[in-house]
Amino acid sequence: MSTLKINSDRLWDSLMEMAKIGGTEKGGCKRLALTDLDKQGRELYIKWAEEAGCSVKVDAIGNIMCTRPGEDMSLAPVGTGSHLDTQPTGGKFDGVFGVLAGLEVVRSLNDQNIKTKHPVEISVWTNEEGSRFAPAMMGSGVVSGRFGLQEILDTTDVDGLRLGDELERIGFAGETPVTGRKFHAFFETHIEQGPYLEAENKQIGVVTGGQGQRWYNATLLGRESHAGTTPMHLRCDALLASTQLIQKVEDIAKAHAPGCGTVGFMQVVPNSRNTIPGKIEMSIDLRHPLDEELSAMDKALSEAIAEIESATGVAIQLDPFWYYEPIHFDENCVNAVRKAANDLGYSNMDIIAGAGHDACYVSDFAPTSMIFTPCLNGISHNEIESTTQEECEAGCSVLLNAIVTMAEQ
Ligand code: HGY
Ligand code: MN
Ligand code: MN
Ligand code: MN
Repeated sequence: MSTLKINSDRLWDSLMEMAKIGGTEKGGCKRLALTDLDKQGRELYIKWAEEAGCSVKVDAIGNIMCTRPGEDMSLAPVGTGSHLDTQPTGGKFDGVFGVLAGLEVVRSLNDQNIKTKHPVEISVWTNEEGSRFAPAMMGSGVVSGRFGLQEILDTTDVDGLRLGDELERIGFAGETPVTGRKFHAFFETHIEQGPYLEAENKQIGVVTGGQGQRWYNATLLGRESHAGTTPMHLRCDALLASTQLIQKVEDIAKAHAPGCGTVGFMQVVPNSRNTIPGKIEMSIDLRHPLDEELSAMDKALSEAIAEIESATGVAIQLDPFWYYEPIHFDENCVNAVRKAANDLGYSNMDIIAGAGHDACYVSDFAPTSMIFTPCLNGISHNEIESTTQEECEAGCSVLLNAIVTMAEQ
């Protein structure tokens, strides 16, 4: 039974220090992937990791690997980590908690002079959020082989800036190959970003898997014309058609509970108050814990689009550009998380991740699980995202003990 402790004040101080980089007035964080603020956060993290005795490497997609040596360096490391990039109106904890919990594990192992058989390696994965450059989870996706390196380097943001150029610009186009990464086991610590742990009054979520998701771009083509001279019955209004599509996304998700459907991004062309919109670019994000349900939602979406086209005369082009099936984590790793939570006396429950996480892609090539902690009112991807030092301490303590257990096996 392992009940090692972490230094909770040090973890909290590191979280608050990192939160100053890209800190917003409302108390959140805006550190979009591969911006100067992301660079600053990465550099601070590397400084702390080197001070904690880690060797640091950067791979060709900008993933950072911080390795604490083990007694047998020929063994695959026990891994942990998450991401430093945030949403535009992100919080202080999404992703950051996971990378700083990993650092606190290394610092605590150092304090207690604990030598692990396997090395311990913290990963800071590039562009987990998929907000500036889509899709999400790019760094872990390239390493797991879900995405090709070149296709990801060639993605562009809304301003046409190329990811590969941004990586060079901030100095994180690394030498280490993206292929061949191995982990003996991998654990990601993360706030739940949903309401269930708080509702059930549990301190730890033992994450057994993650729901699947499908991302689409939809382009709606109507006809620009004058707001004052075009009679209502002669219009071909792309924005009006998009309202019907948004409603259908909502209806489809509710018809396939507990699925989720979201339209979060929209560009209106020409976006002029006295011209009827001729073109809409919008995102659609569908998610479900069951793959057959996710497929049924996908089918319902195509049927809804055909109905809207014939009712409005607006042409709708749907581009499904990202999909992954529901993920099931490794039983041994899930048990290690549950055992650590029980040994430490933390109340816990099994849970499926509603959000996408790098651990979902790491599970393609390594035994993986996640550790969730509650966040206030389940709110995330919002500057008011909040959790407590005690909740972070619980999650990080479970991580430390799960890692030590696996690092000795
Ligand atoms: O979209 C997600 O679930 C994650 O926050 N990237
Ligand atoms: Mn995250
Ligand atoms: Mn997120
Ligand atoms: Mn995520």
